Amino acid sequence: MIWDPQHECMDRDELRLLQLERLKETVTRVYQRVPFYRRAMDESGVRPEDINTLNDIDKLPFTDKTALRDNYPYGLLAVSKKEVNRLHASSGTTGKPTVVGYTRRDLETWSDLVARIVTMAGVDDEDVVQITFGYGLFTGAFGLHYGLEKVGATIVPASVGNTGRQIMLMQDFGATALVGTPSYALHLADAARAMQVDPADLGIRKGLFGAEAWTESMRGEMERTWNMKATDNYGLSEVMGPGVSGECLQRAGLHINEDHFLVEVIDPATGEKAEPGREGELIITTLTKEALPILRYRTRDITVLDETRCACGRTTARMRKVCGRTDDMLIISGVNVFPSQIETVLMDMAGLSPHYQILVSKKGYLDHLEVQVELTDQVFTGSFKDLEALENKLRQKIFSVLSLNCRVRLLEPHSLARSEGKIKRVIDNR
Ligand code: DLL
Repeated sequence: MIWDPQHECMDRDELRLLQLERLKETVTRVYQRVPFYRRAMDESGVRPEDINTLNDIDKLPFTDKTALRDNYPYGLLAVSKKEVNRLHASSGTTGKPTVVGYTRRDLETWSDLVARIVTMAGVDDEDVVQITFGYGLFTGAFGLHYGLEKVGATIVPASVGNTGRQIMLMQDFGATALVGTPSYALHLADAARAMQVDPADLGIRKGLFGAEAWTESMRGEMERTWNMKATDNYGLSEVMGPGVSGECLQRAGLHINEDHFLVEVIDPATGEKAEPGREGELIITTLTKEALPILRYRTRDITVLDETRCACGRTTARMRKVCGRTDDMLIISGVNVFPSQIETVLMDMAGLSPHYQILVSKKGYLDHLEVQVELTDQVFTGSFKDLEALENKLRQKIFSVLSLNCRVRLLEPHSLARSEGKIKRVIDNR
């Protein structure tokens, strides 16, 4: 089913006209109402009337996270505080969070866009959906919640934590779909097994995962573990939260809600548009946001755009699954390393669990990479010789992918800390 065929299957020329009209409105509004944008546009020598085609977006300055921090908490609002109906904040680890605001209409739009995403993932009013994102300032739980409510699903707002109880709720309430971070779903699967319950028997057939990067190999693991169909959905608080894009059941990229978000992909080093079909940093301009419109936001997320028509019938452009950010690329002994490359090696190797950690340190002048991964219960009880062979094989595999020597540490099952929110897999001590 398609939630909003009128917009999701729109003729692309018509879509471009709609985008242009909305872009002009947004640019005019922020120029008039937000001193930060007026200043930034004046400095770039561009005025709202200079935006006459979608390509003119190049003339606009980029916005990044520092703009939100510098204008904390209300400086970027384009409406009066009275018109703000809700606040959320992004999951910053240190210092002040970045705050985002929504008007009543923004909240309605948000639930509508999330309704599209969950419908794409195959959820409908027959489903009992357990939401395991933390309810609070984070946009994940409330974002998914109101979209799911709109499609009429039965929501179990379990929030995060208390894993044993989560399994009990799934069993007792007959949950059919699970919403959360992929890493928390792994944690839940462990918790089920600890209760002598096979996650595959829990009846969860749909997994809607997002808020952090996860590879195709991790998807395979998740689907086998839970006997489910797992889809990815993407978003970020600065532009709204979840609901920016999501996979349909074809799982051939994430459909972007392009009537509300204008996307570009740039070369992060030069800021120039990437060639079509080339990988780069995703840039998003909101087209309908009232409280906090944002121009050319630098997401740091790396993806590729695909405008070809999807077999599902939707015409919206799709973005490739985000497997890394420009700022999580590690440079180890001069070699560029994305954690997702290591995840893929680990997940494709028998005997290893999906729980791992990457440690980077400096020994003298040299960078040192260590990959720690938990063994599965079956392999753990095997012989020392087998473990040594596995360790060597893993080291060689990583070398063949990264051309980098690393230390491998195979760990006892359940020895790494489990994550309840977004997982942090890389510890860089340099
Ligand atoms: O994580 C919004 C969200 C909630 C999306 C629930 C999907 C589901 P922030 O906390 O602001 O917002 O973090 C945004 O998380 O720039 C990406 O780096 C990362 N991210 C979000 N979704 C995905 C995904 C929410 N599906 C940042 N794949 C983004 C990879 C993702 N990374």
